Parts: sequence; structure tokens; C-alpha cells
Amino acid sequence: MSDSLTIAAISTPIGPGAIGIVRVSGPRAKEVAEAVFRPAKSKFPLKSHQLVLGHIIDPRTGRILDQVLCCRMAAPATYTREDMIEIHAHGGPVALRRVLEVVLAAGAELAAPGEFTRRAFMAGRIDLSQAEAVAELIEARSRAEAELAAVQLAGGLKDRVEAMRKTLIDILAHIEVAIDFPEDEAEILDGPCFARRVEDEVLEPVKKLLDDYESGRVYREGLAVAIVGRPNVGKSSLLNAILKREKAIVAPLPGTTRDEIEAEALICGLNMTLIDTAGLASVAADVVEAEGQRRAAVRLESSDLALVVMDGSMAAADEDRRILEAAPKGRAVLVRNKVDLGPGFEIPGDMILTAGGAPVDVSALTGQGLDDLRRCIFDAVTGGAHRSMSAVPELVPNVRHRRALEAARPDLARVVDGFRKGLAPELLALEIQAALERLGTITGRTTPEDVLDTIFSSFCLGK
Ligand SMILES: Nc1nc2c(ncn2[C@@H]2O[C@H](COP(=O)(O)OP(=O)(O)O)[C@@H](O)[C@H]2O)c(=O)[nH]1
Ligand SMILES: [Mg+2]
Repeated sequence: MSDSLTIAAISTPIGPGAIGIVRVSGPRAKEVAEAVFRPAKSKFPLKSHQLVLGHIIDPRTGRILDQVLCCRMAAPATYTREDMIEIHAHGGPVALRRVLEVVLAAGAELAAPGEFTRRAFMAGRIDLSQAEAVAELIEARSRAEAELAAVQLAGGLKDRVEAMRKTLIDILAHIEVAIDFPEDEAEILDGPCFARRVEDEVLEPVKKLLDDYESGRVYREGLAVAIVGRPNVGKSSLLNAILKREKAIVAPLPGTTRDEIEAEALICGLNMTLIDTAGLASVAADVVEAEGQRRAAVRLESSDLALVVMDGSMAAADEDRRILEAAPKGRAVLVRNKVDLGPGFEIPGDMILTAGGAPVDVSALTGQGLDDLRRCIFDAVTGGAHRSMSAVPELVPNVRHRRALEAARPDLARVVDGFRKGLAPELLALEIQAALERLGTITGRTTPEDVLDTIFSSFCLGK
């Protein structure tokens, strides 16, 4: 990527909308604006950071393409720290594309996905964790995800990681002095004191972030909830009832659901993927049903939570018990469906024990008990830890950050240990440098180019 190129893209979603924005960034931004924009009253050069009314024209024909508001933003007070232009046009997809075309003809190049944000990162305006937060905020499916992304965008994670790095760099400086003045080493390097500093200021915050990852993971990653059970117990009906729409086909015949059916749902503010599966039975009618059952069994094991559905109008069968036992330990909720048909059969005590709790009584038909079920799902995936969304950790690292934190942890433990045991300063320095390197991948200081490519290429165009 050459920074001397001026890039342009449509930065709003493609589709009819009141407003659509074409964004331009780079050294030729001003020139591009002067080529395609005709202000109604103002004169060039346009004042920085002000919206100006006018028309976009095709300079080759003089034809008017749209009436727009144009904003010139002079470097460095911009997103990318380069000169930028925003053209606020009408949001029709064809109209916007025509605006983009004349902008490109005037000397801009089409931006790659995420290129504006990548330039903001390269210019040091945001760090890598903030760049990731831009994508996460845009793609947030729940309020919790949006909140976490907003904190990260504001520099929450960056500040913590930078504070850790600062401590390590400071200690490294002391070590270097000790290496230069070996006769004063004992005085410069107070081992126990530095060990405590690394523990309190780096290792503890790393552990805290890893804990928050574990407990907060459910708020940022979609969880897979499998709906399993014997044929005809009402799994598909339950999926539809939770979604409040007819997603899966429901029929009185067993073996109706053969393929897995997935749907996204917000349950108590958490984003989840519900997976309706083929009924599990000891015999399958044909090869398709058999394959459906094989997949259901795999799902049962790999899901974050299994809703084991039983038909409350019948006594529990051995098959119900086998399905429950196949569910991951501590990650199953027993659901007794069809309670509208009567008080329901008792669930045997050993099954309640296996499930780790009493069944939730519901009726997919009438909607009875569904709120209890939602609450139960929420409690099960959060381990009952967060009674309310206000208890969500303020900051939750993503998988990439977690990997870096995990990797830094043994280095840091060795530094602490080394200070206590009076390890040679040269060796301590090596360990600290390794930890700095790993922590630096979170903020992007030491992130390899190919990882950066992967992160930014997952952005949408115009971001
Ligand atoms: N009375 C009653 N019938 C239900 C309930 N849930 C499902 N059914 C019926 O049970 C049959 C099987 O339902 P379905 O959702 O296809 O079961 P699946 O095979 O487990 O997916 C259908 O005839 C549904 O109408 C319920 O809560 N109450
Ligand atoms: Mg079904």
C-alpha cells in the first residue's frame, strides 16, 4: 500500500437511503473535490471541516449528477490523518456509484476493504485494538457487543496494554543500566521489588483480562445452542416459538426435520445461534434421516448449550435418557414441552441429577414457560454469574488478544521468578523483550504484516 495514492469508496451501505457518503482520503483529495464539486455559493478552497452545499458534476460532460453537501477535512485532523473529502449525496445505489465514478476519474483509486481504517492505524491515530473495535461496533448484533466495542474503540484495551508495556520498558531501562555498571548491579536491581512490580502492574492485569475473556466471552461471541431430543417432541415448534416466526417446518410426523436449521436470536440481550436438529432415535427411516441424526449427535457435543427437549405428555423413554447423557456435562437444559396437554409425566430423579437441575416446563404451542426458558438459557451460558447485563465486564478481549495474553503469561512468570532468584540481567532482559513483543501484537506495534492484512481485509468496503 502506497500512502501517496488517494483512495475513494462508498462508505454507506448499498441500497436506497436518504443519504449516502463517498469518502476520499489522500494527498489529491482537495484536487478531486475541485474537479467534481461546484459549490452553490462558497469558493475554493473550501474551508476545512465545514459542510458546503453544491452539485457534483461530471467534468467530462458538465452534467449535474446530484445535489450534495461536501465536506473538506484538512490533514492532520482527520480519520486517516490525510486530507479527506466526504460527499454527502443521495443514497440511491446507482446515483452514488455515478458520484464514485467521477471521483475515480478525477484521480482517486478505489479503496481496498478496511483501507481508511488501516491508514488511520498506520498513521498512529488508532491502535490495532481500536481498529478491530471499529469493525466490531459496526457488526454488533446485541447491545452488549456494541457496548464492549465502544469501550475498546475509546482505547480501553490500548490504555491497559500500554500501561503494562510502560512498566516493562521502565524495568528494562534499569536492567540495561545494571548491565553497563555490573559493580552497582545489586543496588540498581532490587530483585524482590521489581518482581512485585511485574506481578502487580503486568501479570495481575493480564490475568484479569484473561478472566474477563472467560466470563465475558458469551457477550461478544455468538453462542451455539442446539435443540435436541427424540422425534416429534416439539423441537422445531420450540425454535419457532422462541423466534416468534415459522422458521422450521412443524408436522405431526416424526422425521420432519432432516437438515439442521440455524437461526440467530437475542436471548436476554445475548446473541445466540439456535440450531434445530433432526430427532435422535435408535432407528432412522432412511439414509437422509440417518445422516441428519449423525449431524445432530455431533451438534450435541460441540454446542455451547443443549436444550434437551422431552414430550411432557409421555413418560420419559430410555432414548431421552441417552440423549441427555450424551450432552456435554453442565451444559444441558432439560425442557419438558407440551405442558398444555396436561400436568405432564414426572421426570425420573436420575435424569434431573444428570441435567443438574429441574426441567423447564414449556408449551411451544401456547408460549407458556418461554420466558423462564430464556432466563434459564441466559443463566446456563453465563454460569449464573451475571445476574444482570450491568455486571458484564467493562472490557473483554477478543480471541486474538487472548492468544497474545496467554503467550505473554509464561514469559512474565519467568521474569518474576528470575528477579526473585537473581537471574543474570541479560537473561531477564530477554524474557522482558519477549513479553513486550507478545503484548505489542495486541496494539499492533509488533503485529506481523500478514495478520494485519487478514484483520483489515475482513472489513467492508469504505470503512
Ligand atoms: N399440544 C402441543 N403440541 C405440540 C407442542 N409442540 C409441538 N407440538 C406438536 O408436536 C408435533 C411435532 O412437532 P415438531 O415441532 O415438528 O417436533 P420435532 O420433530 O421435535 O421437531 C407437531 O404436530 C406439533 O404441532 C406443544 O407445546 N403442545
Ligand atoms: Mg423438527
